[in-house]
Amino acid sequence: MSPMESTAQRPVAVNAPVTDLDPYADAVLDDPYPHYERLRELGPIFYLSRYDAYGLARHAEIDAVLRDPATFCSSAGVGLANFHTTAAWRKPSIILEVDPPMHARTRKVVAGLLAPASINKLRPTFEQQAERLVDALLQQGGQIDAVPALCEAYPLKVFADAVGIPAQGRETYLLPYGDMVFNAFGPVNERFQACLAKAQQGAIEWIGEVCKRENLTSDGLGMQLYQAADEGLLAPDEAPMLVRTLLSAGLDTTVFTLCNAVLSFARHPDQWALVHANPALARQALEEVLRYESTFHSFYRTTTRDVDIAGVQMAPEQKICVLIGSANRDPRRWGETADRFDVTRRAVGNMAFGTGIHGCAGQMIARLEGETLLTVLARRVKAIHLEGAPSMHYNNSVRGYTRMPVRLVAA
Ligand code: OVV
Repeated sequence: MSPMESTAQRPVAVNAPVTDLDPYADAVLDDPYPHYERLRELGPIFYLSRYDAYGLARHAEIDAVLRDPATFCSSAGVGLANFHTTAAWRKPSIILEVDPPMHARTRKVVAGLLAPASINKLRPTFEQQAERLVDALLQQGGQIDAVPALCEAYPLKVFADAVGIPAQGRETYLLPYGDMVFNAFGPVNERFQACLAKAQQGAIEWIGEVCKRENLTSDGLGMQLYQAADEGLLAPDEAPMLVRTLLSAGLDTTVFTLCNAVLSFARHPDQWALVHANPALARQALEEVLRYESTFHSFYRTTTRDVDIAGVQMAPEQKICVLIGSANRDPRRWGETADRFDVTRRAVGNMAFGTGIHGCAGQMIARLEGETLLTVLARRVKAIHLEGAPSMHYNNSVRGYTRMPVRLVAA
């Protein structure tokens, strides 16, 4: 028996393949893909004995579960912790951690805010900021730590400006707050505890403050949520909760996606050459980055009733881990070349933004950020050289980096 397939903790009721793999171990997150392949080969569903959760690693089963929110709910939390039995570290989100019919009401307001028609007004500003940032980095010689200088700097400017929060405190508090939000979707491990201790040193309090109406600009996405409340579409106390959602979901994710983009291109110079030769490929290339290095690696749903997946019976209140990063490499969906980074591929239908009623509401603005920055890089930068080993940012649900020394070579 391989070390992965131990039966030591198998409860009587489990009739699925059992694995004691820890999807949260640093060594797994460093390169999860060989592990994901083994999980997919275990079968359509397996049991994660360390966490008393079932797991799905294939595209088809993950897609089916995310499209059936009545059976696989979000109101028990979308992390390993079950909100029915364990108190959450903060007030649950009123859009993420809820089910229909409540979900439809808040989702509609947020969807309107982030729809293509609204988002496209931001494009000229995003383009201008991308040009300013990249030009400044190239003027300094292009030798940078891409994480703070590029991947963090851009969303911290353009997305936080779009929401309309003050500049003061952004750099200190926004990313540590999101780090905590995303760690909370996994187990209560050392990583969670250390991050919570850090977030408690100001970030949680600061977020509470900047979500208030008096601290938002008059023309941003945050104020639009208060205006929706004025119109009766939200209760007054729901507006700050949804500003919190924008700030929770919208920063670390886009920062990590940009990290994954820069690193994928640094490691695949032939693919950067294609984008540099044709900057109009930027949007499609970004989609391939999202597929190839999914920013989300995993999260959960919870069963609401007796249900079986591929013949495996589960009781209500059962946690199911969906390994999004694995769905995006599943050869059953992507063919033999699933593990190849190929910007000419049509990567649409990847699971990086999830799917179904809870599919990422911010995906259009996230893509706008990625596309605008990659387009400017494509025009201005002919090569991206990795100048040292990147350092991974370990998190219980998302993958990114803390440090990435690169040299941007001006075109
Ligand atoms: C999709 C997402 C991620 C993190 C936080 C939230 C949503 C939220 O609603 O707070």
